[in-house]
Formats: sequence, structure tokens, C-alpha cells
Amino acid sequence: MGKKRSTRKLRVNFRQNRQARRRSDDWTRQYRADEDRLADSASSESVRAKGELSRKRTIIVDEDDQPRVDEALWQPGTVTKVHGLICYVNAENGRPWECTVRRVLRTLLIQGRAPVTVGDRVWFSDQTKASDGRPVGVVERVEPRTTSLSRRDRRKREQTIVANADQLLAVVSFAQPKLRPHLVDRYIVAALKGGLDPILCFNKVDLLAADAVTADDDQRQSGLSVRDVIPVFRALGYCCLVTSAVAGTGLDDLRAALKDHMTVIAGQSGVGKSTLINALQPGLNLPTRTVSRESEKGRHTTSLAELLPLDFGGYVVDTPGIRAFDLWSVEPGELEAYFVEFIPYVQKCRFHDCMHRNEEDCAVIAAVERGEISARRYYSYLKMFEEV
Ligand SMILES: Nc1nc2c(ncn2[C@@H]2O[C@H](COP(=O)(O)OP(=O)(O)OP(=O)(O)O)[C@@H](O)[C@H]2O)c(=O)[nH]1
Ligand SMILES: [Mg+2]
Ligand SMILES: [Zn+2]
Repeated sequence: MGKKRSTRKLRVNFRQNRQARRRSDDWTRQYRADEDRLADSASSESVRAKGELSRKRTIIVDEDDQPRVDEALWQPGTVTKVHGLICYVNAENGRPWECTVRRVLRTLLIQGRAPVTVGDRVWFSDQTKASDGRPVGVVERVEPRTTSLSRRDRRKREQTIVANADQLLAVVSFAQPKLRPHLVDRYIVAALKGGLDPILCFNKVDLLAADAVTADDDQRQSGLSVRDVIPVFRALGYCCLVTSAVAGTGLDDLRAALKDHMTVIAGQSGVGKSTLINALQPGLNLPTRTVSRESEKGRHTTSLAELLPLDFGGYVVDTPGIRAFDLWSVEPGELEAYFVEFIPYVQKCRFHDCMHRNEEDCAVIAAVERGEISARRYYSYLKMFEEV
């Protein structure tokens, strides 16, 4: 047993919400109806009626502001998928459970702007009795995250796509869709910001025949060809894998990079993320884009992020392609720290708060002019700077 954790009482505003949810299936609805009754009788929670619309509840929390672990009644697990109100949780023995999140916890998490997400380590209670023997449960507590890969969603709020992964595999393709190195730069920033190690995967190398590849705007601007892109990233110290999921190229290196890690696989729709995972572990049979779906423009083949165990060790999270990965909570002044090649120069700028855009005596700009920093990377920095 670990050290005894200090606890305190927390009052949580608890909104009344009795409408049936269409997205949840029957047992969820049944459970919701029972939840208030269960919670009212639980010793750690007390309910005080406060009119029709809202009331408060007192719960015991520890220093993480989370309900105290009850090892007698709860078991630990990892969230593999979230679909509406349902979280799919793998118990430590690998058994899958369908869980809802206890309402008071959901309220806490929403207040902290961190709803349960894929990769979260949780504690859940067994509610199988209430469901004719199906393994269903209720998430009672979420452990603090070690890392989080987040983006800014359409409502300009943080959306954590995956928690607790230790690396991000940023997948781009040489063609179909065409190579967009700027996206790679963006994924690197998001990974470093969230505490993940970036790995770069350049897929569909089989299409890298002379004229199958067309230059991207970024490349035209800086006069670089597709073949020049990878050496720049390699020189920065990033692991670059060159693969073909259909021809089997580079798969051993990819397997070695993923083994015993928890890796998020991110990249535009259609670059071949799911096809790559299937090539590494054929039994998974993840859906991939087929010719008949080719015409459905803008449609993603993978629609929900999902955590998948790998037989050779480790986990991957397949994610739906995101067209523009909008950075979340990166401050303009913080951005330079995520461009590793800028770091030796930033202290040599004349102004200590130099943003390396048009300031006088900027050492970063001088380094770009001397060719010591890739002009393409520098344009990427400017583009991201305008956004954040
Ligand atoms: N030529 C070639 N085609 C590939 C390769 N990898 C994947 N594809 C094809 O690219 C298309 C898209 O692959 P998916 O695996 O569905 O792409 P995805 O990145 O998972 O896409 P979303 O799930 O929509 O985000 C499919 O038709 C694949 O067969 C490759 O290495 N070479
Ligand atoms: Mg996919
Ligand atoms: Zn500068």
C-alpha cells in the first residue's frame, strides 16, 4: 500500500438533467434512473434538495480533486474508446467493459474541462448485476494524465484526443494526399506541447515515382523538393520512417519504433494510418478506405479514436484524420521552444523578447538567410505564429 493520501470534502454543483439520452442504450438509461437512488444511499455522498434545477453534493476527494480510490469496490482500467456517454474500458486482465461515468464525476471533469478520453486510466465499479450479466460498470475516478495530445476544436475549446500516450507517430503520405510538411511541423509542436515524443512516418513511398508527386505550396515557396524534406527532419534529430503499407516497405522499422510504447497515430484522412496498423497486426481488420468510398469526399474512414493492443508489445491509438490540426493553448512566445533548431540562436537576437518575425538583428532570421535553418521550417513557424 502506498502512503495515505490526504483528503478533503468538495461541494459539487450538480445540475438536474432527467431527460432520456437518445444516444445511450437501454442499460444506460436504466442505470441513470437508478443512479440518483444509488448515490443518495452511498455513504460518501450526500444530497440536499435545492429546488428543481440545481443542487449540491458533497464528495470526498484527494489531492488530485478526484474521488478517493475505493480498492474494495473498484478496479483499475484504461479507456479504449469513448462513444457519447459510453466509455469502453479494458480491465487489467484485458477484459472489455462498457461504462458510464458517475454523474458527480462527470460534473467535476467538465468543470475541469477534461472529460474522459481515450487512454485515461480510470477506476470503475462493477454494475453487472443491473444489466443481466453483461460486463458494465461506472467510472468513479480518473487518474491524473501524464501526457495529453490536444487540439482546439470548432468551439475554440481544448479537445484532448488521447491521454497518457508517450509518443506520437505523425503520418504523412508522399502522394494521395500530397505531402504537406507544414502538417508535420504542426504535429511536432502539438506533441512536444503535450509531452509526447514525435516520430515521423512518410507513407506511400511506392507512389514516389517521378511524376506521381506534385510539389506543395510550402515546397515551391522555399524551392525544396519532396526528397529534400526528410533530411531536414533527420538533421533535427527526429526519427523518420519511410513506409509503404501496401508494398510492405519499412514495416520492421515501424514495428520496432512502436514496440512497448503507447503511440498515437495521427495524420490527415487517407494517408494510410489504419492500413499501416493492419499491416503490423493483420487480425485487427480495421476499416480502411476502399475504392467505393473514394467518391465520398471529406469522409473519414476511421470515425473514433481507439486504443488497440499490439501482439508484439505496446499499444497504438488509431485516430480519425484531422484536416487542420489547430494548436491548443500554445502562446506565441512559447512557439520558438518547439522549433529545436531555433534554440541555439534565440539568445543571440538583439531583443530578448524577439519573436523572429521582422525585428532588427534577429539571429534566427540571419540563420535562415545563411541557410543554417531551413527556410521551409521558418515559414512554418511564421504560419503557426499568425494562428496562435
Ligand atoms: N499506394 C499506397 N496506398 C496506400 C498505402 N497505405 C494506404 N494506402 C491506401 O490509402 C487509402 C487510405 O488508407 P486508410 O488506411 O483508410 O487511411 P487513414 O489514414 O486511416 O484515413 P482516415 O481513417 O480517414 O483518417 C486506402 O485506399 C489504402 O489502401 C501505401 O503505402 N501505398
Ligand atoms: Mg483510418
Ligand atoms: Zn529573433
